[in-house]
Amino acid sequence: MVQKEKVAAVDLDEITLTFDEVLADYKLALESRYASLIGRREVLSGKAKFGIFGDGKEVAQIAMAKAWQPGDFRSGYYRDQTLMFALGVHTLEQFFAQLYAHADLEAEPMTGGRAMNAHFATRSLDAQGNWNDLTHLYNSSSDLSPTGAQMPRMVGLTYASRLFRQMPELGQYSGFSQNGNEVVWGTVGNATCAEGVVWEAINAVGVIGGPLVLSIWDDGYGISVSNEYQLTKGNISELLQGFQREPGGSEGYDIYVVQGWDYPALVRTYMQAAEIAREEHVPAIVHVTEMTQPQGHSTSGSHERYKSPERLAWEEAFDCIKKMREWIVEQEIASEAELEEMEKEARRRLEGIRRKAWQAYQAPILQELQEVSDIVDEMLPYSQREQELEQIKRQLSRRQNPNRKDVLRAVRDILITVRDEENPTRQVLAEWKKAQEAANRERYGSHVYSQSEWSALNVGEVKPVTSEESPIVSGFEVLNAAFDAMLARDPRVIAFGEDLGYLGGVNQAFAGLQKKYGALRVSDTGIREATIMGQAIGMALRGLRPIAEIQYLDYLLYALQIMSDDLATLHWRTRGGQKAPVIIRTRGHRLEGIWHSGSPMAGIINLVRGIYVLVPRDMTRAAAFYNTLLLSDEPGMVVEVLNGYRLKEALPDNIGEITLPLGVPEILREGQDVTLVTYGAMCRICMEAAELLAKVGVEVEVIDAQSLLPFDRHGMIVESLKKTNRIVFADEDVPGGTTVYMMQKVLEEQKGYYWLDSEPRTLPAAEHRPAYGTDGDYFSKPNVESVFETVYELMNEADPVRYPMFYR
Ligand SMILES: Cc1ncc(C[n+]2csc(CCOP(=O)(O)OP(=O)(O)O)c2C)c(N)n1
Repeated sequence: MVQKEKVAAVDLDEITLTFDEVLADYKLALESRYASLIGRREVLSGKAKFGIFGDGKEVAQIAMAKAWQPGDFRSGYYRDQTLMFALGVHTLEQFFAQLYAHADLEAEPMTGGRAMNAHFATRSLDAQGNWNDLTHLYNSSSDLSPTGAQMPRMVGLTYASRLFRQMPELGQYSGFSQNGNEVVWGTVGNATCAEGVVWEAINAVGVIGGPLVLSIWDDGYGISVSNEYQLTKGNISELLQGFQREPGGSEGYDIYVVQGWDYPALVRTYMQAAEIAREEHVPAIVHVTEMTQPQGHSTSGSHERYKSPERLAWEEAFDCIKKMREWIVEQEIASEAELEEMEKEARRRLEGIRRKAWQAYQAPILQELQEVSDIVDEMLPYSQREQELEQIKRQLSRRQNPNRKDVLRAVRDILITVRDEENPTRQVLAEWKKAQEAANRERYGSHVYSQSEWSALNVGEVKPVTSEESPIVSGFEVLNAAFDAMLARDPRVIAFGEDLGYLGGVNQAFAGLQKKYGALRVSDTGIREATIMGQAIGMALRGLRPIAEIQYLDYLLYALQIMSDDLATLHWRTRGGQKAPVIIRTRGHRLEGIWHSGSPMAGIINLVRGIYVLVPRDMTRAAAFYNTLLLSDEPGMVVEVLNGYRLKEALPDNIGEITLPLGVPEILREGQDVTLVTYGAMCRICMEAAELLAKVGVEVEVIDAQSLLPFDRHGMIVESLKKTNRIVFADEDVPGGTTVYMMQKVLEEQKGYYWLDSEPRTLPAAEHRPAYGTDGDYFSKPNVESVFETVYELMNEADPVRYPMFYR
């Protein structure tokens, strides 16, 4: 009997699966299903906060896994647990560890307990932040909860395969690609296909090509809302027909439709799609229909509330595991009795795994609880409040499923209880608390920025070298020379954006560089800011060094969601497991017009912690920041000053080498009366105002912050304030925006409040957008006159005799 099973196989048109293979697949599907069932139970019994599971999607994912090869990449969403198990990249133990939020990379290597359950990610980096060899791994970019957010980076992951295949000079980076053979496996839910970003990404890959196999898991609903309310005609593959490539053509997608319970058809489909994608770089869309969701959308509700009895009955009948089981029996691969035995065994195994994962999660917390309890025991003989302490201890030890929060709250209560006692153990407990706080900061807060030796904060300054002979050129030419040097130095530097390739950018900073380096190095993109950002993220995840241009700062908002949700959180949410050193290039600050002069910096800096935000006042400094970022392994954005492209600057002899350290302001003009902090285009305006103020006897110290994230790392501004005792923060953002951010940094973090002799002032733009034209701009934004008056008023208030009011 055993002998017969070993050699027996089923033939699926050119694909042969042994019976053992089929049964192993079935076993895996069962285990994944039990993981979902037990997972839901764990949430409902209070051991975990929330659960979202991949039940109903198992068989398709097992079929997909068969077509994977090492080096391939996934960009998917929370339904893909079975794929991860089938690839062997995440274990069932890790799945439960994540459900419990086990904040330890050993137990939960995907996110170190930071992301919700079913948010998968593999580790591209070692503990020091070095790249692992990605070509030997099954890779998964790190999942996000906003539906559709996995789509933009799919574009870049896919494009990277194309670049690695078509650019021989990238062959040396063999740890990232084997000739661009890597297929990118995208997954997305049917209802999410109502989102714009899905269409933008599908279109972008259709234009730039590459080996994407995008699966749409179609279970008919998006939570409670059915396809007819999501999609025109209610059918996504019908809608996508326009993307279908002509027979034998090279443009467009191969589109497959296959039922989610049809194991042999799924295996055939994925094998075929992957082979074509891998070999020909033709992308594919696999619309997997008739999927089910046996437990409903998530633990937040029950699907009986919105699915009809007929639909529920259909879901039961067409459950993919049930259908696979029927097929196995029909093919005589195994008997009912054998399958029943497998099912029992799988359930037993899963319960065991769950128990182990729970115990592993609880063990360190119980240990900490014990430590506190022991310290309290030592405290008791010295305390007059023995009973109160016993009570706190008792309550803590009785807690079911204790968290660290419970332990630390008890510690706080104990410290309050013994606060006025001469108790020698109080200090022991305070020290314990301090150590735990440090550990928890690391546990939950590390890796917002790089902790590797390539942290951008480690890059020092290389000053520009200029001489009498240095040519005086327009700002855009300085940048042009800088980008030329970057492209010449490193083939991984790839620049793209709207009008960037053929035209060389709307301000000509890339003029001639496409011709020099080719259309793969410097390229045009469609008008698709979200996927320009995603293109950069995906490429950077695969070791490239993208410079992604967003044409104007005002249009960054289309990309801001992905920048905020994906790029900014990536390193942190994988606890140092992945990085994407993307460089974002854009321009803003001062032109005329509502959507061509904006400076929504506070909106940006408060949404992208994890990305550096640099606001150089001229193009030499912009070039230096680009060089700094390229020497690092971190993402950063440089906002070039819109009206600086035609201003003249001396072209440094060493333009390719100059660097500026991040978070170091520059004093543009010394003065002892008022410190005036600004950045970007406002620097010139403030300098002009300072000249005027000098005429009336006020000496202003003008400081260019240069870098908003990070901001003045060494406290240079407070040093100025110690001298002047008065401070104004000026910029073009809205009231309460970045001026207030800077004020908080200086007055609170740097303790500047201590040195103030006058009220601190902010001088922002108006709260409306800048109106069009010279006057619109003048009356919407700070200008030389308003800077003058703001500063002068401070002086007038301080010494009205010496600085009398003369204009009001
Ligand atoms: C941008 C965004 N909007 C709303 C949600 C809330 N939400 C989570 S899952 C979901 C439904 C997604 O349905 P579908 O794409 O079909 O995937 P499924 O969960 O059915 O696999 C919604 C609305 C979200 N996570 N992100």
